[in-house]
Amino acid sequence: MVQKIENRITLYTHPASPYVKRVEIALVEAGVDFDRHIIDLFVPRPEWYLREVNPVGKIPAISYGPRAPSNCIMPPPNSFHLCESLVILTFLADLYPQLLPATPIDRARAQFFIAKVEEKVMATWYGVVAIGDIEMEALVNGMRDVQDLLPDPKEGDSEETGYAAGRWSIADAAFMPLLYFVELYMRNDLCVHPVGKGRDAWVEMFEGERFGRLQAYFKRVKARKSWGLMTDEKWMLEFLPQFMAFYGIKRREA
Ligand SMILES: N[C@@H](CCC(=O)N[C@@H](CS)C(=O)NCC(=O)O)C(=O)O
Repeated sequence: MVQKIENRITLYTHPASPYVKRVEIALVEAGVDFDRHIIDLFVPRPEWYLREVNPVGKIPAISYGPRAPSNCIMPPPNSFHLCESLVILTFLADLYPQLLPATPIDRARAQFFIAKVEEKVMATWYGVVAIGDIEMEALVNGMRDVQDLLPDPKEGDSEETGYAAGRWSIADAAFMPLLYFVELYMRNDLCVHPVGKGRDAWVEMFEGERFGRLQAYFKRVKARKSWGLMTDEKWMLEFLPQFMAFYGIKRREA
């Protein structure tokens, strides 16, 4: 009898990447046992990573194939490799259908939500914290647009309701890391805009009345076990100045 070989996932990861967290959260929510391989973002990617896994050199990426021998860091030959966080989420939802809502309409809502998170929050967040070509108001308005797609919290919301597209799904996996990073960066006033701008945005988004629905959602996702994957804040606060210095990111004068 031929023995069936189970494919295993290796995630190429780094603790400070919101893109990676999306994939990590989905894997944990699906109950998958997987391997992690940390990529050092401050040195050139290893040659095998560019050749075998992701020629663009970015993370996240996954290898999907037979288990690598314990003394080997390279993925086994014939592994399948995939990059781009949202593409990986779709692949994982194909492998583990519990990561998608049950009905076609809710699955479409999940995809629409993901598209809006990317357009309204991911694009503006990076501009605010790293490039400086986006005004803070664009991030706050983008968060409000995404909030408008969230359900109104109801007394007695269950596991089957109250998330971005009904029950918890990859739509939430796409948004949760951004919520974590935006909250952390703005509360600590970490952005390229003049001192105080980030903190003001935090007060508006995480304490202001206009953002009640977002705050309720934040509380709800923070209670999930997978929120425990978010990187320790102390570690982040030590890492971020090194990251900013490495990429030459400087704060703007008032
Ligand atoms: N669109 C990509 C973006 C991935 C990305 O920009 N990853 C960053 C880490 S947060 C990276 O790998 N940076 C290293 C580099 O560009 O060399 C995705 O969704 O996966």
